[in-house]
Amino acid sequence: MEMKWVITPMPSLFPNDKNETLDSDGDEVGDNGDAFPNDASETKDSDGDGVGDNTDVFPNDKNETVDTDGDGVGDNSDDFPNDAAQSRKLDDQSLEDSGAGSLHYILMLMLMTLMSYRRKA
Ligand SMILES: [Ca+2]
Ligand SMILES: [Ca+2]
Ligand SMILES: [Ca+2]
Ligand SMILES: [Ca+2]
Repeated sequence: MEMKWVITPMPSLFPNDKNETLDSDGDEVGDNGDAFPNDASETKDSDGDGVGDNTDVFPNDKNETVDTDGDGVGDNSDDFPNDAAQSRKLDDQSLEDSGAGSLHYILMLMLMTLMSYRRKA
């Protein structure tokens, strides 16, 4: 009896796409086009921040991925990430750090003093 080896090539999962043969996570997006080949819940990362579009609350902003309080301001730029009513501090920290904040404060005080003098006169 003659032994005959028949080598059948692995059937491609993507017979109509020559760029794809495997889909490791089975989400129907081939490994080559899948930004997360081992995560069935993610296939794309539009902003390239490493968080898939489905999980990324800001899929087009690479600086933000979550908004804990849901006020539309991402946690990284939200001064109050757990308070939906506030997202920005009233004082600008960068101004204060450079000393311009205190100068601004002194000017305001002078202006107010001037105004109160005018009222008395
Ligand atoms: Ca896939
Ligand atoms: Ca992303
Ligand atoms: Ca993002
Ligand atoms: Ca927020």
